Amino acid sequence: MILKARQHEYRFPRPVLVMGIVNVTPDSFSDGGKYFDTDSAVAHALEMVQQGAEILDIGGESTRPGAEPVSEDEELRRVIPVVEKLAGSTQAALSIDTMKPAVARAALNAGASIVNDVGAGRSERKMWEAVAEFGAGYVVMHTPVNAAGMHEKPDYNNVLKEVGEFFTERLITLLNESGIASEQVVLDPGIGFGKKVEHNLQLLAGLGSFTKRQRPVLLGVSRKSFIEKLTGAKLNERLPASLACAILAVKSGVNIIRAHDVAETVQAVRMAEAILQQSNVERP
Ligand code: 9MG
Repeated sequence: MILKARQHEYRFPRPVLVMGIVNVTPDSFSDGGKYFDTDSAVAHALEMVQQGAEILDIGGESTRPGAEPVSEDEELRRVIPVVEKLAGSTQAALSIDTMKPAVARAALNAGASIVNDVGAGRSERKMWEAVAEFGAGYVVMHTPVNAAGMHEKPDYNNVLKEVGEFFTERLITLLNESGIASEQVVLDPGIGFGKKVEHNLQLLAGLGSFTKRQRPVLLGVSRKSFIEKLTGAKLNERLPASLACAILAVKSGVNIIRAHDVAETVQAVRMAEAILQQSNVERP
């Protein structure tokens, strides 16, 4: 299985890719405001590369519940200088976390290679046109409703089945209608987006049903609020649970883990991979 994202090509199986989160926002749910200016965001991103991040996911609009929508101009003002500076200073692949086609296109022009679209192109086909034109990687993340309502919590008869059907439908539409090659596509079940705690747990337990689809699977669980609902852990106490999810995801064959705590995540997934490599050893 290959993932092509402009100049980057990843052949799987290979060690899990850790995608470091770069929030250029004053209000992200986790590290809002800390890296809001260009220089701090770039410095933080480069530190994550030192810690083992092979992809950096740069976002200028928070997707946390209740976050203020950001205008296109403001989002461009936040993220494009960061993408430009990073493109000139790291070999890591740059991913742009946006639902706006114009922001995606400007970021691709500035050197990004992946579009992380939590709206999965629902609003406008222009997103897909930009991805196809640049040969960029494209993260198709599941949200059950339109982007504006992504934190409503609908009921599912079978969340694994419905997310699987969403991927099938998106893959067919993308491949047939937009000129995006299957090798550019990454699937993401969208943990925490329009899901209750039990749906998140069912998806995490059933990740293997997505990893057998011959497309890389990305998982984002880092510090998410369902962890607090389940364990009571406040925002800055959620690393152990985030790592538990990451390790189980590695066991299920997930290929990319999106994380705030890159050093810890890299260490945990490398250890999990080393143990899994021994699983063929004959047992007495
Ligand atoms: C932007 N963002 C927040 N959470 C995410 C997740 O789980 N996956 C992806 N692809 N993006 C996310």
